Amino acid sequence: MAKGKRSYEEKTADPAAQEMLIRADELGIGTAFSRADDMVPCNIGGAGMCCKLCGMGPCRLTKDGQTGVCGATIDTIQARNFIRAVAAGSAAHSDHGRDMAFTLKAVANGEAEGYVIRDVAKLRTVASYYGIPVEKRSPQEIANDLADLYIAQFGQQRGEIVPLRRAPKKRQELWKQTGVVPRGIDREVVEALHRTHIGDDQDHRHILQHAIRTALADGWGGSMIATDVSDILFGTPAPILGMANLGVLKDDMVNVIVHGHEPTLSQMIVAASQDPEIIEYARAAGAQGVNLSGICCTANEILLRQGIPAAGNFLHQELAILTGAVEAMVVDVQCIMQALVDLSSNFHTHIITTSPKVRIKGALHIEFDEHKALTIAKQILKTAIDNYKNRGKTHIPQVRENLIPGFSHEYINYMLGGTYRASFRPLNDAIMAGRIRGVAAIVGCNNPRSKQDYLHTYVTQELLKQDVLIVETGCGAIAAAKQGLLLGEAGLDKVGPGLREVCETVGIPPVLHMGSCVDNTRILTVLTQMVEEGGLGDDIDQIPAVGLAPEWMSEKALSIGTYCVASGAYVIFGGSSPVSGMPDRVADSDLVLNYLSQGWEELYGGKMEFIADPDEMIRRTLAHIDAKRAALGLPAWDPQRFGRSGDARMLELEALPVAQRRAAIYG
Ligand code: SF4
Ligand code: MSK
Repeated sequence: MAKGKRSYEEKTADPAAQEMLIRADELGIGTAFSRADDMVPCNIGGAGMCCKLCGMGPCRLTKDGQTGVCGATIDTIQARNFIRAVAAGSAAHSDHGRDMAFTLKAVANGEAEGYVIRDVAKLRTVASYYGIPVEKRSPQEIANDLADLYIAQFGQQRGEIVPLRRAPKKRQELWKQTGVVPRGIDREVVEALHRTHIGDDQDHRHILQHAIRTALADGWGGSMIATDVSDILFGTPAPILGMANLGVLKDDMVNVIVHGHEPTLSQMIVAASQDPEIIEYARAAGAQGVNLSGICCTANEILLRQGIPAAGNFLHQELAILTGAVEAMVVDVQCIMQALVDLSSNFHTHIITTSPKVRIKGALHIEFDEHKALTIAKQILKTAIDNYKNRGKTHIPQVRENLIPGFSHEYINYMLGGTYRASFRPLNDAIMAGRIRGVAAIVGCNNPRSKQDYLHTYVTQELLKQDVLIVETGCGAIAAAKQGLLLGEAGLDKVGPGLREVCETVGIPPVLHMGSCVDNTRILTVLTQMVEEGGLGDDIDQIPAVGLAPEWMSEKALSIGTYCVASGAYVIFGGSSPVSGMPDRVADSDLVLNYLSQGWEELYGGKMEFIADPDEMIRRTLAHIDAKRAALGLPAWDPQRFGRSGDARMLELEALPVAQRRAAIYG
């Protein structure tokens, strides 16, 4: 029996993870899976009913009508807890965006060792959105202006942040009317903290209005800037062959895992790992070379652009070290468990922190500086190679799966129409005809309180059967990759007949991997372009689409969910609600929960719900998609109408004698 209360099969759907959890138990080592079993979650804090904002508390509201010492009611406390989480998530994404903008500035001025502007076309396109002149100017000049504009968005005090202009016109008007246009990215985060200080904003609706504004500063601000600059500097993703799961680690090579979120250092480590000097250094140490892989969203960044394998998603970070085959885990920011250092002391693995913002007690720190990135990347790799001789017994699960990631919105546009007529028309037409019933974005984290990857992949597979096209990012995308759902032809026998026709015709997988957490902005762009293409209404809230984060755990996920609601989407979170309250004990504790759903829907056309049961998630997703189809006057989804074209039809025809084939084709 596994350490902790659940069996291995109940903890994870991934066979590689099950194998490593058995090894952890054999070695007597705890992981997040066993700690989650041992740590009973606090039902008061979990329901958003605890306030510790001042020294008169903490106040735990567990009785009907009870208030805190200051008189704060349950709805005020829940709304304050919620907005503080959104502010932290928005800050994390946006600070990432800020660092990217500073890197762009350094590259434009020739001060960033080893970096170049890889996608000049995207640089010119993005600059044009903001009226930055592009004709007869060098990429460096354009990048300099764009970097200045983007850096200014963070400290701007008045007006509106510029990426907002890329939203549908009607949505921009709605944001103005409802007073949620972000003035500056940092300003909204600071104001969220100010409003929730003791004695400030005390109307849950007013607090949550600012949660919308703070989240918009993330999605249509910091995160969008991060995605833009990453593409400009490292290349806009296009489909590429990749591989996922712990089986990508190699016994005869120096294994280096990059983990976290920012692509600046990891991209340089990719370059350094292929440098003849480093390969020779590794050979001299007795290894065949350096084998680089990723965990979490840093994995997604280099998987999407260079096809560097992903060792796994969030809950794989400890399991990778348990293989005993990892010489160094190089971390930057976000989603890095403190447990890594203690765990690695059982093996030879170096945990190397690199961000000036993140230190972990006991970890090695080699600070990253974009001005000498290549030098630092080589130093990190040499540290890992020097550690190869200390490797003991290894246990690498032989589980890995191929995938095709890299579906940027630019590539989707191109793939649907080709170089000379790139457009979203074929996608809109397929939805309007009913071949594609609707679109679902399945994103977000792993959470050890639910069975790893199960909710992501179960919901994905069930929606595919219903002709729902899926786009994915973050750890959800890696979950689908590990289950073989991100391959061109592999999953098509499991998708609905209409969606299958479209995938076969265009040559795409039914699940499109669009990137990392900040790349959820690519989904906003796709939705905007679908609106602009016409036929699916004049704003995002009219599109038959739903966003799901079945295994969420981070504050960033709440920020993403909130900006998607503000953009008009129906967002479903799995697991527990941070504002659920305990209705049997506090009668008005559902005020905030209902406001995030009905209240926000009245204002923004999008809503947020927390649904633990995956079948209920699927039912509500399909009901929402069908309701949106009906509101647009589109035909009701009918799977019987399609499936008579595409590869299946070709195979049928090929099996016929020539005369009959001719008759079938020409009548
Ligand atoms: Fe208690 Fe009010 Fe202080 Fe919160 S702000 S801890 S509810 S007294
Ligand atoms: S890494 S925020 S666990 S998706 Fe972006 Fe994964 Fe969630 Fe971190």
